[in-house]
Amino acid sequence: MGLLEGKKGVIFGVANERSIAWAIAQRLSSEGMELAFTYAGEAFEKRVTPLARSIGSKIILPCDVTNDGQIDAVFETLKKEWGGLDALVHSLAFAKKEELKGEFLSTSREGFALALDVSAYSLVALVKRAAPLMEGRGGAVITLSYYGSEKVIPNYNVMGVAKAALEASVRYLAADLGPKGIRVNTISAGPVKTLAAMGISGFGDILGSVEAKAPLRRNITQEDVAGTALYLLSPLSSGVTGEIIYVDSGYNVIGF
Ligand code: NAD
Ligand code: IMJ
Repeated sequence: MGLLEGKKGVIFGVANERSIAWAIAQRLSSEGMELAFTYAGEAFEKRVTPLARSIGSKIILPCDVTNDGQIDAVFETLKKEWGGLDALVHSLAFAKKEELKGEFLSTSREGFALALDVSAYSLVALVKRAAPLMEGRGGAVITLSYYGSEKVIPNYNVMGVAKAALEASVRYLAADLGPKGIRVNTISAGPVKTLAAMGISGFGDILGSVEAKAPLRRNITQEDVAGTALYLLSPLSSGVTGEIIYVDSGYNVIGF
């Protein structure tokens, strides 16, 4: 019997078969969890639908996280179909392309607000609606972050500031929801080639630096992240909340 038999989870952030969220979904499904998926805009519907169907998912809904109406509709559907929720995976981020090059100093007010809205506030918006469905069933939430929240990484710029806000939000949400038995944690993943890494200048150098310097001397895979996601969303991590778990081949512990 799987670790998550009879449990229900919702996944935000699958764009294609390379998405970190898709590896997490497959791992959760393999342990028996029933999953619902959301996609950001019509362009992604035809990519997400076959993936979701391939693991038996029946609930596939649009959700641009800047749209409160769409967020409300997702949780209304989950309430109607399932009556409750055990897991939420937040695996999404967005900043305008022009903000992810050159100096952080040139970040626009609008670009800053958009990056923080999509990449950090969205976690609060989703968890606010998920919490009432999770109460009394030991729910768990995870989000995805990156080391650029703590140290300056070339071109990460406003996304680094958004990830710092995301990680702090995880601690505050963990404190608010701990008394209700709901846990909230972050996975800080190493660089991995997904849609979100496409066209980022210097990305190859970053991958090379991990291979050369990280204790494990290799880059991580989506499956490495999925294993930790399973741990954080299962009773194996019942005493863990508000944490950042690094899935980065140990890169972050090296000083020089
Ligand atoms: P991805 O492109 O597959 O996933 C990003 C997702 O964000 C997509 O599914 C996209 O549809 C979604 N998204 C963007 N704007 C949205 C909006 N307004 N509403 C709803 N969804 C929206 O790439 P990924 O690498 O799997 O990224 C998933 C998460 O992992 C992100 O939070 C990213 O910051 C984080 N992360 C990625 C890496 C990496 O190197 N790829 C490393 C560490 C952390
Ligand atoms: C992204 C930009 C710059 C440097 C980067 C990254 N490094 C890594 C990433 C070193 C690992 C990937 N990452 C961790 C992200 O969180 C990416 C977020 C992202 C990517 C894009 C690309 C396309 C676009 N907007 C984006 N918004 C957020 O238009």
